[in-house]
Amino acid sequence: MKIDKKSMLLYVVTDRTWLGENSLIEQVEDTLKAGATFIQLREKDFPFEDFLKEAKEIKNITDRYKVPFVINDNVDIAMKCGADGVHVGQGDMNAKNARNIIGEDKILGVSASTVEQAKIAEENGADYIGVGSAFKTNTKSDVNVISMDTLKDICNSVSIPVVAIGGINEENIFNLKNTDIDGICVISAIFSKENIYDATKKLYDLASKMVNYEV
Ligand code: TZP
Ligand code: MG
Repeated sequence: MKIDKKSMLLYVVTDRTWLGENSLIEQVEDTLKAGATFIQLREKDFPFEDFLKEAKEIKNITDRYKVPFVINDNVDIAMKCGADGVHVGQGDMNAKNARNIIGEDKILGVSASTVEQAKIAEENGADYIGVGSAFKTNTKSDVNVISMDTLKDICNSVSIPVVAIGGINEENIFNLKNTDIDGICVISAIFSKENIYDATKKLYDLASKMVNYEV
């Protein structure tokens, strides 16, 4: 499936670490109201049935907002909940296998941190690449920070959209300006905030000014 690079503008990945009074479902809807352009459900150590129920609920909401919805890492959940696709990391299911299972019509996102990984992901059928870590992050432990030059090289070496991830926030977003990325992917810059709607809206406005295309 070919995806519009504009859907990468503000790519939101869920995280229940900072869950407060509102449910994750309500938080996701807040991000959609504020302009999130893509949603990835990322659950670690969550029971299968709970994960599937949550995924189906989020799929209903993302459909209402006409925003693509993918599942991190779990092809089975992705297919069972009717998600738009799946996102796999380098240590997860091989991209080619994932593509074979989900078929041509679903979205396949792949993480990469080098030009070689990005090119292979594209060859294996990725529809977009998530590249990081762009900056230092406390959200994921096993990541290396890549240079802005590498990020730019990756953007120039593939023809599919590229979204940057890792430690991106309203203070550092403009450091990404000349890299040719199609958007930003964030977790803590949204979900660690008291007001998720406001945090999303601010990032949406900044991302619109940072990318090199008309939003
Ligand atoms: N992959 C690379 S960095 C990262 C992931 C999932 C964490 C991103 O989270 P944050 O809070 O936006 O740094
Ligand atoms: Mg993964």
